[in-house]
Amino acid sequence: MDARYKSREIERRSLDVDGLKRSFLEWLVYSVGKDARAATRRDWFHTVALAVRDRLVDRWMDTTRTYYQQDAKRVYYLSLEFLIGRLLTNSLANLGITDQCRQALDRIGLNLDDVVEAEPDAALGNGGLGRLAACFLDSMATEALPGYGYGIRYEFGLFEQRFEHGWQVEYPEQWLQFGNPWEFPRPEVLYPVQFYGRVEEFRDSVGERAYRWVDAERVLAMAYDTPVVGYGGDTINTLRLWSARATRDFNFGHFNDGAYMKAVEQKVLTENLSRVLYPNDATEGGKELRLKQEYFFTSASLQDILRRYLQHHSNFDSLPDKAAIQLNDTHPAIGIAELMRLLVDQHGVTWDKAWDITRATFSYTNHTLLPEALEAWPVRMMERVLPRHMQIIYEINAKFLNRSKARAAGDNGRLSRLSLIDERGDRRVRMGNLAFLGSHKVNGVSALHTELMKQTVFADFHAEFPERINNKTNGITPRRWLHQANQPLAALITSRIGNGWIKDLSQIKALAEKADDLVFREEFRRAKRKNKKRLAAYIARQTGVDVQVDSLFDVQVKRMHEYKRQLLNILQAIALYNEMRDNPTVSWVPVTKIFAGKAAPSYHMAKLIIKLINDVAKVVNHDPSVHDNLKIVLLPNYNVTAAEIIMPAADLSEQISTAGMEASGTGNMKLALNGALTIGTLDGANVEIREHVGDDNIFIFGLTAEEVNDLRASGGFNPRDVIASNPSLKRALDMISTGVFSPDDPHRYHPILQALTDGGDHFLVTADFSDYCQAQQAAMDLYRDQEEWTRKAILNTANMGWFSSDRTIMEYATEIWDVHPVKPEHPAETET
Ligand code: Z16
Repeated sequence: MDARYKSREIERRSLDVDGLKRSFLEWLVYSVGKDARAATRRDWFHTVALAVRDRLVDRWMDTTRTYYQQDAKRVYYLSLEFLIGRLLTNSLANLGITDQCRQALDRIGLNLDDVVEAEPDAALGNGGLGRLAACFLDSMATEALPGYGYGIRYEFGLFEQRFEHGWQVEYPEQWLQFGNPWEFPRPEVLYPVQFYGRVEEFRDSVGERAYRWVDAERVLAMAYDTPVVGYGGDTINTLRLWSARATRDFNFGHFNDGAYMKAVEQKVLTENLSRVLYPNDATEGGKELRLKQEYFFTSASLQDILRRYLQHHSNFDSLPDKAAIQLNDTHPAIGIAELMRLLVDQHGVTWDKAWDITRATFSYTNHTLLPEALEAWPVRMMERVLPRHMQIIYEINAKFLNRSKARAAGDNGRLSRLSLIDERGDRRVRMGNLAFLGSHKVNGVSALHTELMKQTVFADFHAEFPERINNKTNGITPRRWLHQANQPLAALITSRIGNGWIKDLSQIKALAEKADDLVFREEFRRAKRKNKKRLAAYIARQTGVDVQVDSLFDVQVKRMHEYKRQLLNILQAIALYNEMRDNPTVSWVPVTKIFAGKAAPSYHMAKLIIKLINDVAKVVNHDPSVHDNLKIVLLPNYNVTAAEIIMPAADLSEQISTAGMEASGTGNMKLALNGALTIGTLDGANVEIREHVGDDNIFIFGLTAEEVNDLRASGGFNPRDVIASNPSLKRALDMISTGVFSPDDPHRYHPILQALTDGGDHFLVTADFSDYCQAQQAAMDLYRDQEEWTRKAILNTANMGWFSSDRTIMEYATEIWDVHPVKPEHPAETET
């Protein structure tokens, strides 16, 4: 072997500073194709990423090989969204080579932090659901669970948000523009996926009735693999994302003149399938392309799962012992009909056996109770796009309704609610019902949400299958959200309790006894202040607004949604603004209100709320009479990268949804873990956060889910009365309606005012306003006492251990999947 080539082979694996440095210089020249003088920051990012990637490939293959050799039971997490963010910091930290890499770059005259900044943020998700999937990948790899993520390699991730004259404007997010060093294209891993066509009935070899799907259009799904590095770098799992390719007919077909251009056009149209992520969080557009995306990635994933299974097995009897498939919401629920089709039509399994196998293999997570988010595809569309699946769904439905207890009791109302088909109006397939029926376990994402599932959307199914619903309260990965994002606090924690918390967050509990330690408090405050300085600089760069580092950083970062009630927050800000102007001699606690979040492009009310926040911010921030005691900022383009700067710097965490409407929330967990105190309603996981951090260390306000329910049931709420009896609320609303914040267009906010009054205030903003203001006052009062505040902040961090996604994922593993850790076997290092 050529001596030079051989030395490169060694360096690919070397983890010391010298080896890394030599490796960087090699990669820059021979793979990026630049010399050090000409290299841009982006070139260096690609160089470093490729060199780091080298250092995980061996262990990645060891992991995959071990799963194969042991024929381990795998879990497949099917998700239309994976909100990954950047990977460089994550890979370095999980491999444990951050310091070596920093020093190696130092020696070349480069700064690691600058290189990190050149990486695009992989935003293949909308919000909580997508980020949860990414946290779960991290936890599965860290816990050595044989877990695969399956999804779509969208060419365009979630749009880039900018503000123009205070309005949200969307731009395409072109994360792949300069190539993606983390992914491995697998042009040989290719599966056909069909659409449209019709179903033909025929007699099989033994004379039984059988069906085939013919005259369909065909698309190919091509795999791209991204390694998922667990903490410590021992287990490296795989995220497999599918990209649409036109069939090979295109490459090998010969076309005469006109037909050639038509064929190229057709190829482009076909490949649009994986072009763009739908930008809706918890609402469904009902678009045909979306249904096709769902089926496309689900079918490809199932074909891949069956291929892997058949490497060791010759029939499907033990599929449920070797594969657990988790449906992340109903988006991949068509997989239930698809697995039935593959087993019955393609592999000749009998219906009843196929159904038992399917149910034992699938499980389903529900993420919302909002009716507008529950998928229901028009039967007519489903018949056209997936004709065989529609038949299979009818068959499942007929067999189920025939056997159900409701039929026995002659209860037709219940029977029609249990049906997979909503027969009211244009007929639709209820994907939630399909997912429920085709799964052995169905879970909610917080204790409250799971209870409400039993009482509302799935009440009838719960009566029919009382063992099926279970709770798995969400979690977050402490690696990204504390170890990597908050290095000042992470270092402080490690200095006191060691670094065991990174892999076992329950250990962080040991900090609780430091809450009374004045020295520790001082250092805790210093870490928070450092993070606040970093955020203040980011705010100045992004918005031009200067904020006081020592003000109370009051943070609400999440998708813009009426139920999340950003409106409640901005109304309280207006009321506080008025109080400050009325009482200029009072010594106010300086407050910085920080908002960030995207609105779905077609969600007009959410976009109007964005404009309102920007309009209020402009007036408040330029008013000298508040003496800089109040600043309001709305940061543009909230994403994972921005969250990593914001979460560590927050003092107060706004979790103020209308009770019963936020399934769990996960930003609430990130903020509390980073030492923010929560101001929140008893909604989603806030309920459990209160139980863990203690009632004295959280500001709870507002109606409970039960009270909300009763209030709506009694119909006894007139927002106008509430407004009339609360002068500060009335004044704030009057200012909005008279154009104080929109002199150029005084009627701009009419739709908001309308919704809060004649509209009946569906989200109970006015009903909770006064209680919310009191809780805000309590927070400001406490903030004056920095020692007490810090004590409570420390207790928040110390008591959040249970909210690690490692805990969540181990609950899924033992109670739903029955999968177990598998330690990768590393062959002896080859002698060189
Ligand atoms: C989503 O992000 C969520 C629910 C949903 O139906 C669709 C999307 Cl894209 C969110 C919930 O709103 C949130 O409460 C929860 O924490 C998160 O999913 C993860 O479970």
